[in-house]
Amino acid sequence: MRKILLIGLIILIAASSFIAFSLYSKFYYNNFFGSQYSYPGMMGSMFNSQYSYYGQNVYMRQMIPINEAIYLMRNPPSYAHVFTSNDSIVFTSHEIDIVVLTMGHERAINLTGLTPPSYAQHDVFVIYGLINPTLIIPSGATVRVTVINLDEDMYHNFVITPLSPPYPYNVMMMGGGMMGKFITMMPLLPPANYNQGYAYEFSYTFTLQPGSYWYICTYPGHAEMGMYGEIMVG
Ligand SMILES: [Cu+2]
Repeated sequence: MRKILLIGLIILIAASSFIAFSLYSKFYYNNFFGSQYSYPGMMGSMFNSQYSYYGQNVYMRQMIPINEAIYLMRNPPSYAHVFTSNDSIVFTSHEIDIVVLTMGHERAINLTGLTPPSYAQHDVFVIYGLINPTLIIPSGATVRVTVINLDEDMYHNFVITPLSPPYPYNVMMMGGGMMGKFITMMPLLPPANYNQGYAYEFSYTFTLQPGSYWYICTYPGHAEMGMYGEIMVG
């Protein structure tokens, strides 16, 4: 009897480690190999498609004119109430579109006319005219985020985590285990092509439970240098 229990236990451990390894591999594939989609030969099959990515509903992965991206940033929807005074945006809708631009410090200052928060020492997010704003979202709202990389020489993404700053150099390795660290995931977007006037864009939807979250860029060093902002859901 004791022998059967022991065999059962061994099988259970083997099965659970297999499952854990599968999840771990999937995670790594998505984050490190998923960012290599930008090779020109893959564009035909990978762009403009709707598919599931890391359990999210991904709308599209395509290129957008840089002018159009800036237009979207400067024209927030009516339910997005932008407060420059405390660097926050209050969203009053249950169907929310958020356009997120990523870029270097100087470009953000030039585009917004604002000074980045003191903690933001390097690359930043620009959302509806603000730099790394606090996003205030009603609970249960469906949010579609469209991330557009306007940086001319750097990769960026927009990922949501319950973990608060400060962040280590390699955020992918922070906090020990893999589970529960990231609520959303997306590939790193390649730099924009300013000669042709196009930037890379990636969209996905998410819904958050009430609480406090942070959006960060997972490129090594970026969150550490202040490429993050807060999301409050209530
Ligand atoms: Cu970045």
